[in-house]
Amino acid sequence: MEMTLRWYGSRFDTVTLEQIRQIPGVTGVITTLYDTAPGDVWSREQIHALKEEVEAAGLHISGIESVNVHDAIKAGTADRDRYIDNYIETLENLGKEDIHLVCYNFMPVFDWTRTELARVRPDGSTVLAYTQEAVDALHPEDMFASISGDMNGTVMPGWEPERMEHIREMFEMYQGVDDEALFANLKYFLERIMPVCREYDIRMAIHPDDPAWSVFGLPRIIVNKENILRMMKMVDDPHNGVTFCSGSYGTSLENDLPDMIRSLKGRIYFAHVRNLKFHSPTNFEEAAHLSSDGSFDMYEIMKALYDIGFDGPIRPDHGRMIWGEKAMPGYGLYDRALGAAYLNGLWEAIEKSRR
Ligand SMILES: [Mn+2]
Repeated sequence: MEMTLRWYGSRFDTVTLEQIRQIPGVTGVITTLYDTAPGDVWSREQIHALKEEVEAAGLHISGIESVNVHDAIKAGTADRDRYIDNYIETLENLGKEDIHLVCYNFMPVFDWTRTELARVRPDGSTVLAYTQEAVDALHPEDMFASISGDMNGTVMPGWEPERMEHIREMFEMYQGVDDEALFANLKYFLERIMPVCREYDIRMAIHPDDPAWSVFGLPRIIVNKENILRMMKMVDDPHNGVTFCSGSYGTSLENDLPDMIRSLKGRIYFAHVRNLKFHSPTNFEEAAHLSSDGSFDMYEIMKALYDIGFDGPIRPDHGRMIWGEKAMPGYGLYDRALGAAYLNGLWEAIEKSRR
């Protein structure tokens, strides 16, 4: 595996490449063209410039997170082919720039959903948190307003104000789209992009839905072992792969994370590893990466990845906000650096104990 950190680009991230390079063991970044909208074509020039900037800092691009999928593709509307054509062109340009990993998700309207961005923990750190009760009490159009005050002046992925202005229209777009239709739309999209993925050896790695159940009545399919295995079979091509995100699959306590990892052997191309602390099955917060701070056994998760021969990029996921840092919620430097060091330590111990 390769330890990496997510980075939003110098114009959007409070964390610099110079800081990332000083985290022991981190050699790559997972990045994106953050000022593009879903459906835009990424030009070779833009990608090349991003690559040069990262390499000038002594790092490299380990993968893209994300190339976002336009809602027309997810909803399967009449104009979806135009957006798929654009997506293919973006993949082609990434391939030409020697980038071979693309993380994406297939969640309708909202990206990951949290009801608090700064819940205070007993040690004074703040974290992202979720309660089903809070979602049930909210109208979807008020979701953005309810959390936007805690974004520390940043724009959060999937929660771009321009998209949030059109919530009502987006909900209308998904009328009649149930889980089966969403599966069919995903299959259609994958079948159309697989040829370009094969040509440039691009591994597509789908990110699970977060939380791993339906919110606001919208369909959600990438939520458990059964569905992700169904998706792997549905388009049985090695370029159709998985981002294993422990914090997203882990929102459902019914998911046995190490077992899921083992069942996806050979198809996990990217891993997000983080811990959650549950107060009830529908009330959880993001903890420090350390096992004892949350509800997951992080050693077992890393061991499962080691056992399947995982060799892709891995990154610490959302961190707590600590030591007075002001950053995009979940994406500060300090706690993610602690997470990277901890995960590297677990990996080294597993590796040496197997010799
Ligand atoms: Mn994730």
